Amino acid sequence: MGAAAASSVARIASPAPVRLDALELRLVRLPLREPFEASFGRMESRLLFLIRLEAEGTAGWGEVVAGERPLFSYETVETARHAIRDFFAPALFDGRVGSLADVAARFAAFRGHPMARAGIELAYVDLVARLRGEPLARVLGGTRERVAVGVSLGIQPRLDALLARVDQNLELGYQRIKVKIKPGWDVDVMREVRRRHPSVLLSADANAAYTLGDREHLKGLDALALLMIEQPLDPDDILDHATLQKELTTALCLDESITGLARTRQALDIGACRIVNMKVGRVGGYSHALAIHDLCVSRGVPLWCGGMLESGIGRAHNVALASLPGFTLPGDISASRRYFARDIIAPEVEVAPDGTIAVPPGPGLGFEVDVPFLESRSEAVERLARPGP
Ligand code: OSB
Ligand code: MG
Repeated sequence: MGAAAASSVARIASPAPVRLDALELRLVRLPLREPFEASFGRMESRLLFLIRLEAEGTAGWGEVVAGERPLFSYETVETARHAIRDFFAPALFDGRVGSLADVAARFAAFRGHPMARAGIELAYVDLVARLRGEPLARVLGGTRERVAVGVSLGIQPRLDALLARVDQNLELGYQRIKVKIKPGWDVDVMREVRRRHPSVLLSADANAAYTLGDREHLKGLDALALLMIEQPLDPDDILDHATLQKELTTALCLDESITGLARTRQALDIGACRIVNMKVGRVGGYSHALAIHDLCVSRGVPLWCGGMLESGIGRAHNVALASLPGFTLPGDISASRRYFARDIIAPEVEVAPDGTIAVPPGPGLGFEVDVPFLESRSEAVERLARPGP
């Protein structure tokens, strides 16, 4: 953790250290309004993994963004349940918890499982914000009242379906269009979108579908004035991304490769990207996200907030995070109704016609969790209570 982030993480603290009483793990399945397809696969519904952390009669909510299958990353809902139940939760029940720095220190000996630890850090910081009676965004150091947002458009069966979705979402106000690409659905598709929308902020996200052997083909994207090309190569290949970045005029942005502070510093040092996609789940929680944020600000590297088809809980966390000063590009934070007929929070997240989302002024997440609706859709609920008296 960087020095600046270490001090801000220590300031993310409840008024006094708290005994955590219980941690609830809940799996809730919501249908997606339409299937979402990326180069790694297709999803028809989202199995949400929600965390509720209780202390002093107050609850904080977090979300574990892992998928059911290890496609975006090696983590899954089941590996995250195991890591939380058997390692992360027991580490929190020992004595009183003082701050986010304390939470991160208790997890520091464990390797991996970033989405699992992030789910707990999210719930903890929401809990802290509610105990302080402050909005989550303010507790995190956010400075914006509204955050700019774009939309991520999945791979479609036909070009006309994609073009219709581009038009619809621009009409809704989204400030940036991101198109999922894969071999066979890339340069020609992007050229058609660009032809119809000469000046829109436009990007492509490959989710690691290419290799350096595709470099000549990927250069075809350079003529399209894209804002960025996101994660063209394997997550482990930051050297190859640096090689590719030298051959392209378009900025590369890393998503899957950004797994922590050291990796981000290394990627920036070797020129593997010029833009960073921040996902608090992928980097292991707010403690790590704030450190990476501060590094990117110090290097002048633009950040934006990525998304993982979160429920309203994860979405509200993303809105709060994106209100920090380093988030200078529109995030993948859509309205609730972009993905779900009914979200699990009230009010739902809405995008204004100017393509922004208001950062809520209320305490904590600033949204109410619709517990009766959650109960009706839960596939599993597990309550871990503090052991002993
Ligand atoms: O790569 O950004 C990605 C969704 C699931 C997994 C990975 C990604 C995405 C998206 C959608 O692009 C982002 C969102 O709107 O939540
Ligand atoms: Mg991505």
